[in-house]
Amino acid sequence: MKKTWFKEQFVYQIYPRSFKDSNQDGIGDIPGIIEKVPYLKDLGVGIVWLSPVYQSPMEDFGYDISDYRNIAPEFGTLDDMKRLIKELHKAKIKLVMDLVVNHTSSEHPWFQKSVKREGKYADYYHWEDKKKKWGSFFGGDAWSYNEERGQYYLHLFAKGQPDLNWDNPDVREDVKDIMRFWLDLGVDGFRCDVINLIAKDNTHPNGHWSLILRGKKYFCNHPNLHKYLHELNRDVLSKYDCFTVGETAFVKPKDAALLTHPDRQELDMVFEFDHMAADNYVVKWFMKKFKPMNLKKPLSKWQNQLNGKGWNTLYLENHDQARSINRFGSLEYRYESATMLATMLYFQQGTPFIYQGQEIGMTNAGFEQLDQYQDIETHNIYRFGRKLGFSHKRMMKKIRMMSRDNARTPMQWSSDFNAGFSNVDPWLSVNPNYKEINVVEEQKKDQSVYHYFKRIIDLRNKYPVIVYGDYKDLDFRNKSLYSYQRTDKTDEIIVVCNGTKRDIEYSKDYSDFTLILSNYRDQKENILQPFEARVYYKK
Ligand code: ISL
Ligand code: CA
Repeated sequence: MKKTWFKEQFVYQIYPRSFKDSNQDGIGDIPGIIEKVPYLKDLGVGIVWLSPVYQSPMEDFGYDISDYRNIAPEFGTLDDMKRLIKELHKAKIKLVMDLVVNHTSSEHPWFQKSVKREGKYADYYHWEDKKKKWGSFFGGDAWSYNEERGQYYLHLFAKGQPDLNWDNPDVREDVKDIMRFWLDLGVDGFRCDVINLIAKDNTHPNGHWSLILRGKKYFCNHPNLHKYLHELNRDVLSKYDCFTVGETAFVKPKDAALLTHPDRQELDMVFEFDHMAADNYVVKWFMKKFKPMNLKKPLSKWQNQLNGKGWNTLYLENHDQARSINRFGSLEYRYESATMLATMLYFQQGTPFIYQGQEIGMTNAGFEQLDQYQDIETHNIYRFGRKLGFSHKRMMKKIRMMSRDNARTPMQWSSDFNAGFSNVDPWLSVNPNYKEINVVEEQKKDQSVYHYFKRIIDLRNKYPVIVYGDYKDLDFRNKSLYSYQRTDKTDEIIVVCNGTKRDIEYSKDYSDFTLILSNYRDQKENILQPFEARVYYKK
């Protein structure tokens, strides 16, 4: 695999609304991020991915864009953005923007004109006389009626997020211009939102009945996807030193190889979702009990099947997922399980991603009342679930565990008022545990999630075998343990993780290796302690 900077650096995802409020209106903003550049520098990350800050009615908190070339006033100005790019670059940190071009906001002028069938815009979206049978990612129907045009339009997400018609070459030219605009401002790449949905079967056949995503085969991984991505690469991306990561739900390793093999010039890496189903039946609202094997199997599958054929990402959290300690670890063993999960994940092959707060072991807020949640998906799913006959109690349980707002509570900087995020009440309440879990506290302790993350970042920078080496499972059938080996021509790394809260027997002898990392100060003979993780190294 070709060596490049975007394979070697840690990416840190910022959800701007919840990172740092600089002007005391309760909403995080760009000047707030600028204040925290030294924090990012000190942590050791090389790239920042910024969730959308563009002009937007904020129905889906920025994933519904009404102007791609301007910044939402609550986040700041275009000048703030230029300053952020400059400050990050001074700190040797690259910046990746979120590119949300499967859909726009219904308030975008393109949609407004399309509704009026104005000139070339008439055909910018998907329109049909009859309502088509496709399901929305947020529950319910994906086709809604527009009174003014007298037709149905497609929205795979909220009603306020109409899908663009990528078969229209003018749409593609407009997207390319937006990309050039940001790359010319100095941005270093894009995280491409739901990119494997952009190409559709434009005859819009009705989908067979299904509880989840009816009609999926007509809008997910359509063959034209590769054509359109290659076109963006050829005309825009290849002309800059930048990278792209595609968000791609429902892809298999062989799809990912098509999307990310360098020779094909489409994307540089993808976010796959298989391991996000470790505690559910593909759709997160259909929950099942988590078992360590449910994480090991998909992670190992991707390591084995993509090596040498494409490039993957390593993530457990983002702004759409509940916190990983709650899902795959244990609140009783917060430090141990957070650090074990990090060890399990970040010594694999792929570009590593940290979601804000993950590096200090933040946990779910688990709000009890529906009106404490702000997320449109949460409210849509609640309504949809009740319509399907689920009780209020049952729906609230799902929401407490899986709502996206679990990951969107304000970043916990200190034990000060509102966790040091803002002096006023924030747009979404702070997690009440901020007095114990916050950056200041984590930096003070000598054994903390924060210091452990820093250590992993240093190790990945030091040993290329962690980035590029081959992967091999060890002891794959063991249900409690996740162990693997990484090798290149000169070096060898062994990772051993106890995925449970019990002591487990373990008698492998790695005495000819050096123990370069562990989340326990003392190792016991023939035993792995709860959530114990070890990394061995040999030249
Ligand atoms: O959040 C999800 C599951 O609860 C996913 O289905 C999610 O909607 C999907 O991964 C797409 O996510 C992206 O596009 C959405 C936006 O709401 C998400 O925040 C974004 O990450 C629409 O733009
Ligand atoms: Ca603010």
